[in-house]
Amino acid sequence: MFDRLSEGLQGAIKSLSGKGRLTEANMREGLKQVEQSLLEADVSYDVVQSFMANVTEQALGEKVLLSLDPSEQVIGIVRDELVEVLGKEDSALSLDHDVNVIMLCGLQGSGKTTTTGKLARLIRESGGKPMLVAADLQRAAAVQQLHVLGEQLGIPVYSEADSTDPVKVCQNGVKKAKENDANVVILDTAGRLAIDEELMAQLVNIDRKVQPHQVFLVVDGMTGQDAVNSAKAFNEALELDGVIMTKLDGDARGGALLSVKSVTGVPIKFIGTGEHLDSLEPFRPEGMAGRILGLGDILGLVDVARQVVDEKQQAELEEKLQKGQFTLDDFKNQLASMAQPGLVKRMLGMLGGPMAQMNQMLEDEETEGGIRRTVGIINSMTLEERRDPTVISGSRRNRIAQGAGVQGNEVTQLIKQYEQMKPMMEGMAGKGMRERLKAVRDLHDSAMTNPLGGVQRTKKSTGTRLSSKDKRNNRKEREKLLKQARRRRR
Ligand SMILES: Nc1nc2c(ncn2[C@@H]2O[C@H](COP(=O)(O)OP(=O)(O)O)[C@@H](O)[C@H]2O)c(=O)[nH]1
Ligand SMILES: [Mg+2]
Repeated sequence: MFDRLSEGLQGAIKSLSGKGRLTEANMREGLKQVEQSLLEADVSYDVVQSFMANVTEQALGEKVLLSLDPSEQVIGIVRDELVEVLGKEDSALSLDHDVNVIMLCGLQGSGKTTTTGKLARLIRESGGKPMLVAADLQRAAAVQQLHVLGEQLGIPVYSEADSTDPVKVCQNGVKKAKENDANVVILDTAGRLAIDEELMAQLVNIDRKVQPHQVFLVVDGMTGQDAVNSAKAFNEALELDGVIMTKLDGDARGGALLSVKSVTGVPIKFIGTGEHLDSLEPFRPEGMAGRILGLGDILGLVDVARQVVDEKQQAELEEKLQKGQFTLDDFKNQLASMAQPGLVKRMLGMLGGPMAQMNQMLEDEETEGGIRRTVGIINSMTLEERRDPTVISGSRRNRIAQGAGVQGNEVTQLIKQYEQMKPMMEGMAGKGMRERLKAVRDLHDSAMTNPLGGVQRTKKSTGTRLSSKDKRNNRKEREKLLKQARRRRR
């Protein structure tokens, strides 16, 4: 669905990634591509203009989440604006009358009759009792087409042979609803090839005399701005309650879908995604925006970052990293923020690839326990020690170990680990959360799986010193792990 548009938007966003800090100049360049993609998708010009104004204002504004890459942030902003343009989710049918009358109208071939069947099916699935009325007396085969659908679905269809008055057919049909034990009546009305006065007059007449509770316009999503124009005209004549956009499974470019709400103010209620009777979906703007951007993993990351990450803390950390002041306390905060139940798992899952494999490890109780242990050790240090662990002498080390309930060498190893990490973290000033998370995680992992550098593994005393061969092997192993960790980070 909307492949070209998706490709265009993704390309625009890709051009922004890997740029480190975004400047106004390169941001504008990327946003220009976003604009181009929207125009190529046949989104209405005015909609594109206001879309771009809003996105640009936010992207260049001060609302920058330090925890995200700038390009990731732009994706978030573009997504939000797509949702805004698509409108609020609004697919409730509010069937609260004894007999609810829904009128479908639209141009010929837009998919009214098919949608009548699809909608009836959805209504029945959610417990309603639908009935169909064949009010298209324009085309000879139209009545028959609806009967075929009704039979397929096992849903009653009301029609009148030889009638020439659609208003009468609709009125009689609604009267028959109770007899048919139905509480929803769907009127399948006639269409013309283009909007004409006679068609509108007929529909207005039905609207006035039958007084449907809801009037939906069925539009063909493949017709681009024509769909939007017909929606405008129908809305002026009929006060539409909603739009059902069909044929989005084909090579619709997306322009109609992205324009219709903004141009007409009428919400999209359902979308048709195939010829089959089960291909009607309630319209979900958020899901659709994600589908169009096709960057589910990054969008998930953006959402988590917005929810969970303490922006203030991130800003402070950023400043410290830039000044080369990454302390044990900061290390602890990073670890502690990752120890929130489920957080790391969610993030790693979304990042995919090798990071996702770590999910497994996180299920291991030991890992979270490990983080808690590390945090416990740092908590047992004085402020001075946390800022500058070189002051930690043998006796201080024992005091800390006792306070945290760990062995003295675990304290030493933690400090070593921190010292390895400090330059790496500081080297990441300005980088996104993704890289930073990876680095913390990798270091913690390599420490854990490494018998010499491990914080979690207490070295068991065997009573003998390691042979020099063992030591060499251990060192090799450690270097290998560190190299792997670094490679993963790249
Ligand atoms: N691919 C696709 N075809 C559709 C969809 N909705 C309707 N159609 C097709 O569009 C054509 C016209 O549909 P119809 O319901 O007869 O339109 P009407 O003249 O407005 O009643 C038929 O061939 C339908 O199968 C859809 O969502 N996707
Ligand atoms: Mg029809």
